[in-house]
Amino acid sequence: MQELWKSILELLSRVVTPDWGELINLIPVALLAVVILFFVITIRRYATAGPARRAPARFTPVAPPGLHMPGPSYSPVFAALGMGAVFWGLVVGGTALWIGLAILALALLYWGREAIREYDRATHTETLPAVIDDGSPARAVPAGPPAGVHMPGPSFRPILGALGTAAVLAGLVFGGWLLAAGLIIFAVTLVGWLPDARAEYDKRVEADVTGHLENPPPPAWPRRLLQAGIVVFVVAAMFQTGLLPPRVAGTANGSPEPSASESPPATSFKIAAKDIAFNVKAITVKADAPFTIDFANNEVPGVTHDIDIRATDGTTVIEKQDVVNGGAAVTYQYKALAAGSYVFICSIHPVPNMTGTITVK
Ligand SMILES: [Cu+2]
Repeated sequence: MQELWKSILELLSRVVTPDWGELINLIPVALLAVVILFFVITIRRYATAGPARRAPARFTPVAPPGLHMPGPSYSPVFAALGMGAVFWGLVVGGTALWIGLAILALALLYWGREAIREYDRATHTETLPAVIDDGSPARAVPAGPPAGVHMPGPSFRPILGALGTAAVLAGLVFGGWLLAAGLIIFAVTLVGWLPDARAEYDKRVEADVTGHLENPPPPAWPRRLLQAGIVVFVVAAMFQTGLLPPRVAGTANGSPEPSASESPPATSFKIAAKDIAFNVKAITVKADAPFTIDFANNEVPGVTHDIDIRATDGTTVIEKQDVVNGGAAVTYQYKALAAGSYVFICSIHPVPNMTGTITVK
């Protein structure tokens, strides 16, 4: 009796508590069944749907009279191929990139020539719906806007403004002299805009009196301004990198050079950086002993430096350190060096002003 009761309980437990693991394994199968069912129903409904086309038959589109539609062109295909070549160049690198850029540039130039030709053809069409009137009906293609409407003349100012903005952005990235130069260039381009606007305004005031609006002549390339801007920017860049002014070796910022041959070997040093230059150009380190450098980066935030140790070739890295942001200071710990000569250098700006000699003895 007991045995029978036990077996009944076992049978019941199987029904009441099923094997969840096996049921979960069945979920993907059930989902697949639902998906297949969905496709079967959809395909069936499409197969038994009504007439295939209810709209009128296709027709060739015709532009309304007076509208010009561009003709068929291979230019988009060429441009796409050029873009592909550029991407290929980015993957492969080296000469392939330049070839890709050249292909893209040629494709875009071809496109531009095609567009200009089309534009010329469109503007020379005699069947344009609207004829612009500049008060001289004798002219077939009038040059000016309709009477009473004033259009500003062509101007290089937007381009100059964009170049000025680029100079400021470059200054924000590199800071110091470049930022000053960028702001000057930007200010000059913007200030130059005012006389242009003023001349235009004066012409309009004149037109109110005379009843005759004279368009200012199209401007020439602002060569002087561009050249001056480039000179200012390049000079600022030279100051920034320490190429200018040519300083006497070791007298950066007026501090006398600690003579490598005279100072005794030490294990702790203080070095500061400002205007992309170290204030110390030579240190004498005790041989086979770890040493530290208290490094203060006195630049504006955003201008980072570090002090790595390299062999005298200037490229073989012996010890790397983390970069320090402008306005921050750090104590660098260096491993012991064997007696000999090394250089300390900023890996961000490996220029003469950010390179110094280490004598280990
Ligand atoms: Cu640096």
